[in-house]
Amino acid sequence: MKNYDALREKILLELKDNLKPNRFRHTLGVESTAIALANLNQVDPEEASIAALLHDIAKYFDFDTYMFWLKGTSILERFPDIGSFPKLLHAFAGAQYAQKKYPELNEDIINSVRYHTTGRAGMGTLEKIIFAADYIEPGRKDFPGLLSARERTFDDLDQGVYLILKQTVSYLEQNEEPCFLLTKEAFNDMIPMANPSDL
Ligand code: DGI
Ligand code: FE
Ligand code: FE
Repeated sequence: MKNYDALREKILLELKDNLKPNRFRHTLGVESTAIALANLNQVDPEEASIAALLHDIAKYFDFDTYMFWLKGTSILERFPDIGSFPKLLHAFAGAQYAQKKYPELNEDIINSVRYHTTGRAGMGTLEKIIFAADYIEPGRKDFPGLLSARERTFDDLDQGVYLILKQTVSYLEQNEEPCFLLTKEAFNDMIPMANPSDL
């Protein structure tokens, strides 16, 4: 990647201004995890690093700012009620923000930010890496399923992504939170890649 070191430093400065200390630490944990997964899966580790650093860039934008960034996007066109899924907005808005702020970034990096919370059907390898790294990074407070998801993902990225989606869908069910259509589509898409013992 051209000017990777300078770009990384610039993004780190922006993160320090925009993220709370815990969120900054989480982001660095996602970065190191994503770099490791990139090396295991023939993906450019510099692209994984930049996508990971940017994935939660919009975490603390307010609702109106989310809606500003979503104006005119195909996400808003397909899901006019997206505003009723507040936890998902930082991903979709963050992608638009990152694209505008860092126009040199390629579509894979932007899509990795865009789909890091929900996933989607037909994710590319970098998208899978950021989706999984966000869930399994070493700083995540322990919760049921974290260790098995971590093991699976390092053993086989597709099997890990499947298991994370399965656990996310059942977590949402237990908490009576609606599962977003993109998440369901991602889950169905990954079923053929599952480790048989996780089905
Ligand atoms: O931003 P992070 O905290 O690092 O993690 P994230 O971007 O994966 O966001 C996680 C939150 O999003 C978590 O509270 C679960 C929620 N979430 C993920 N998929 C869905 C969802 N919430 C709903 N309602 N529907 C989903 O499909
Ligand atoms: Fe996030
Ligand atoms: Fe995150």
